[in-house]
Order: sequence, then structure tokens, then C-alpha cells
Amino acid sequence: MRLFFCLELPEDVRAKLAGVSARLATRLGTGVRWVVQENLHVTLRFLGEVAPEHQDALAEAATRIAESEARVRLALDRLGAFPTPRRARVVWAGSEAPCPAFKSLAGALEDALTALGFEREARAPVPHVTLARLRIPRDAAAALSSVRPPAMTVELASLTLMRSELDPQGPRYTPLERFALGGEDGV
Ligand code: 2AM
Repeated sequence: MRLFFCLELPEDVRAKLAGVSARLATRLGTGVRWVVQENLHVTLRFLGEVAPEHQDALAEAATRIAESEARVRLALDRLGAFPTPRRARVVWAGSEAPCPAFKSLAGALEDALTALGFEREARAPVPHVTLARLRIPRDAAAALSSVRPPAMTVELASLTLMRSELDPQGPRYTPLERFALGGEDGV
């Protein structure tokens, strides 16, 4: 199974982000794969192929981590691109403001995954919502600055172990398990 840990976004936030994508789409034109509204999320850690028998160990680690980590309040007030707006490959919504809860959660997850035998990621994840992927990197700076960024802060109360199935129409995501952050009730 192809798995990843993420923070799911509430429906109204995904709808608002899809509106931003629609406005950006008129500026960016062709050669862009847009993330469909229902798939918009904040990745914490991509795991890749994982044998089904390892799901229990991942769930145990996630349960323990979620209990001691706080909910994540994430500002989505900026549009940007990786690696840079001038050579955009991935277009995202995010923020420049630091997000200590995300950093702490991602760090705890990374430590637990390393203990389970996953190879440690070289770079700490940057909290963002991927809106689009460009087939060929190009200068998207003008398009990005011409669209008003989303202006919202979301509180994310659970961590999700998500399954991804690749399909010619795009990936299909299925939440396998959700883990309530801060010991509060999950979704
Ligand atoms: P990103 O788009 O937020 O950067 C599910 O595939 C998620 O895992 C993607 O949204 C992507 O996050 C992240 N991811 C990280 N590395 C990946 C990889 N090698 N292949 C696919 N997805 C990856």
C-alpha cells in the first residue's frame, strides 16, 4: 500500500482553496495538473510503499504521538511555489509564519518512523497545501502575485494515515485511520 501521513482540511477550506485554484488556472493555462478539491491536504510525511502488516505499528506510533502533540493552527495566507515562483514545479497555499505545532508534530513523527526503520527525511517538511503540479517548471511569479491569496487560519485536530491509489485520472485517497491530536476527540 502506498501511504502517507497528512492533516486533512475541512470541506469549507477545501472549497475556498479550490476557488483560488480556479482563479490561478485562468492565469497559468495548460500543462498544469490541478489537485481536485476533495484531495487537498497538508502532507506531513510521505511513506511510499508499505507492507499491510506494518499498518498496526504505524497506527501505534501515531496514536502515541497524537496524544502528546497539540492541534495545528495553520495560517493559509500566501501563494507560493517550489522550488521558487520563477521556476515553479509545485504551486501551493501556505504561510510564511512559523507553525511550531506542525514542526513539533512532524519532528515527533519523523523520530518514530526512524525508530520503525524508515529512512530519515533529509529536510523538515514545510506546511503547505499543494494546489497544482506543473509538468514543465516555469515562471509562475506573475500569475501567483495576480491572484489574491486565501486568507484564513485553520485548526487541524487530527492526524490521518492516508492510502493513495494511483489512477490514470489522478490519485485516489482513502483515510485508513485518524488520530486525535492533543487527546481530544477525533473526527
Ligand atoms: P505535497 O504535494 O504536499 O508536496 C501524497 O502523494 C502526498 O505525499 C503528496 O501530496 C506529496 O505532498 C507527498 N509526497 C512527498 N513525496 C512524494 C513522492 N515521492 N511521491 C508522491 N507523493 C509524495
